[in-house]
Amino acid sequence: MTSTDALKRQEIELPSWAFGNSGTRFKVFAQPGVPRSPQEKIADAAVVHRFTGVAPSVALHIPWDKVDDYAELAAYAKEQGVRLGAINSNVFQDDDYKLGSVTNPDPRVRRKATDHLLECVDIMDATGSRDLKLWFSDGTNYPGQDDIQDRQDRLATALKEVYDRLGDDQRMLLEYKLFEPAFYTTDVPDWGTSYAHCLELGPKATVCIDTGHHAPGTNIEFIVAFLLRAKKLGAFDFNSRFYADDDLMVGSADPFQLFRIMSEIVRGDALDPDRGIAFMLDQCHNIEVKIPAIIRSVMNVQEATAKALLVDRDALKKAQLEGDVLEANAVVMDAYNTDVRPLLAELRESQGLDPEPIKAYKRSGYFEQIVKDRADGQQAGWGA
Ligand code: AOS
Ligand code: ZN
Ligand code: ZN
Repeated sequence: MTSTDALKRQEIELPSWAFGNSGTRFKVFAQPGVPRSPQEKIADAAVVHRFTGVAPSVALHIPWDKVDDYAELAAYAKEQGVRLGAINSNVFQDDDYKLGSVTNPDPRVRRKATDHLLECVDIMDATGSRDLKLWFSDGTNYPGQDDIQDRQDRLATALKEVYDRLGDDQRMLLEYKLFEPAFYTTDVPDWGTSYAHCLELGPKATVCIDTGHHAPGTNIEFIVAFLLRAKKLGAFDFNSRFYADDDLMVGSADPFQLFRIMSEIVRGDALDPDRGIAFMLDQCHNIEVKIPAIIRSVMNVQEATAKALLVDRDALKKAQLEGDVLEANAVVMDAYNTDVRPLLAELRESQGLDPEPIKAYKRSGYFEQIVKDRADGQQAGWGA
C-alpha cells in the first residue's frame, strides 16, 4: 500500500466529552454552542469528520452519554455519517467510589462497579461497539490505607468477570495512569501492570496508552514498540501534556514525540484500521474553541503519520545494520523535518475535501448555527 493510500485509510476516533464544557477543578468555562445531549455531541463529531475525512467514529462515555435507546443512538450516528466507537465506563464519580471501585474493600461497592462495567458491555451490544475502555481511578493516598496485594486480587476478579461477558468480536482496553486522583498508590499505574492483567485475561484484553499518563521523560515509543511486538497494544488515548494529565491538543506540546510514536506504528505495520488498533483522542478544550481544536488535533495526528510514512525504511535498515549511527538518525530526522502540509492538502483535495479544514469549517457557518440553536437548555459538561 502506498503512503497516500495509508493516509486515506487512517481513522482517528473522537471523544464525545471533548465537545462538552470542561475545565480544571478551579473553574469550568462555558462556551456558546456547546452540545446539550449525546446527539448534539455526535453531530459535532460528524462535522469534524466531514472536514477531515479521517474521523469516522465517536467514543461514548457512560453515564455522561446515557440514553434510553442505544441502538437508536447508533442509527442517529449513522445518519450523521459516523459510527459509535469505544464505550468508556465511569466508576469514579459516585460517592461510593471514595475508596475505590473494583478494588474497594467493600464487596457491595465492588459489585456495583462491576455491574456498571457489565452494563457497558450490554450497551456495546446495542451500539455495535467493539471496544470497552476501562480506566480506574482506584488507588490510595496513604501508606497502610489498604492492602495493595488484595486490591490487585480484587481488580483481577472484576476484570475476569467482565472479560468473560465479552462477545466474540468485543475487546477490553485497559488504560493505565501514573497517579491522580490517587496520590500514593494507583491500582493500574503503568503499562506493565495493564499488560500483566491483559496477559492473564486473554487475547481480547489489550492495553490502552494514554499519552498523558506517564512520568515526565518516559519513552512512550518504546512502550508502543514493546506492546506491538507482544500483540497487546489495543488503543491510544492521544493528547498532549507539559506537566501531568493535561489533556491538551495532541501534537501541541511535543510534535516530535507524536512522530516517534507514529513511526513505531508504521514500523510495526499497525496503522491500518484492519490491524485493530484504535487511535482515539482523549482531550479537553477548556479555553480554546472546541470543534476547530478537535479538527486541529486530527490534523496533527495526520501530519505526524505522514512524516512517519516518509521515513526511508530501506535506508534506515541499511544504516542500522552497518552501525552508522549518524546516518540512521539523519534518515529519521529527514522525515520529521519534511513539511507534509502540502501533501496532506493535496490528499484532501483528491478526496473532494477542502485542503484547509479549519478555514473551511469557519466559513461553513456551523458555529453560528449551533450558537443560535443551542442558546437555551443545559449544556453538556464534564460529568453530564
Ligand atoms: C482519565 O484520566 C483517563 O484519561 C480516561 O480515559 C477517562 O476515562 C477519560 O478522560 C474520560 O473521563
Ligand atoms: Zn484517557
Ligand atoms: Zn487522562
